[in-house]
Amino acid sequence: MSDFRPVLLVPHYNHVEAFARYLPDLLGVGVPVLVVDDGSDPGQRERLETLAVEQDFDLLCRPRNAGKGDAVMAGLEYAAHQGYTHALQIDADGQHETADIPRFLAVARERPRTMICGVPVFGDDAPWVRVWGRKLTDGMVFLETWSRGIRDSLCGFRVYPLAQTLTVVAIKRPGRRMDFDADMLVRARWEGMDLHFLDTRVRYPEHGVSHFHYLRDNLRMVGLHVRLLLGMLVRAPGLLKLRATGRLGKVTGEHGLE
Ligand SMILES: Nc1nc2c(ncn2[C@@H]2O[C@H](COP(=O)(O)OP(=O)(O)O)[C@@H](O)[C@H]2O)c(=O)[nH]1
Ligand SMILES: [Mg+2]
Repeated sequence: MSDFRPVLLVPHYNHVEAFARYLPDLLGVGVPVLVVDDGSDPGQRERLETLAVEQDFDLLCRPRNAGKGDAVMAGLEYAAHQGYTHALQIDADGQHETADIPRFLAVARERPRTMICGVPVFGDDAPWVRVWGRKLTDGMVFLETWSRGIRDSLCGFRVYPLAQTLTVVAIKRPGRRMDFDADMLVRARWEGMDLHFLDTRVRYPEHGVSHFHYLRDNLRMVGLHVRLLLGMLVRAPGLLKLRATGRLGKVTGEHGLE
């Protein structure tokens, strides 16, 4: 495909310390970087603004914290206006593997209308609560999408084809906070977008800072899955019809077809 213009989209909230260490790897990929700061504390924001000028990346600053999902969606809209065709979403805190970016973008270039989704490969450093929490979420997503091929629904390392993704967002805006990644994926599936899954290493550094709030964000996830299960029931006749006529999007990955 000739018109393939990717950008690296980084949602950021109070992670400037880790981000500054990670930035050389990110810029080393040679793809433009867009950071969306989501109401970080003043000191962190100032440091980010200085880095943006010195290191030459795009920075969108939002006046107050509105959530990771909201920041990603603002970034997707901004990127589309700037003429980019694809956005690779990657965390600001260095947990994702920058060495995998070229591989993900190469697959996105081959499949320009497909959402390319990371499947986290955890090491011994991953907290068991997060690992098992994911399995539970993935089970729910199976019920909501009828697809065993969806091997992960939470990983924030993905390539979004902008036109297709913004169409899905316009139909129903996904969750604005940590519920975004799973909500976005299920809604993309319901709208017939093709999904492709690739493994990628996710690190949990010893002194890593997480803004995932166990009680608040897990309650949010429960609310999300109640809504998605009801949404699936409402859509069941339509989904059955799509499936019967082979028009449900394809779910593929390194480990074969769905
Ligand atoms: N824009 C924005 N980004 C956030 C927010 N909370 C977390 N993030 C970013 O989303 C990514 C994942 O968040 P993190 O706190 O590391 O959660 P975890 O990796 O799931 O434990 C990081 O890049 C954060 O900087 C938020 O409220 N707004
Ligand atoms: Mg993190």
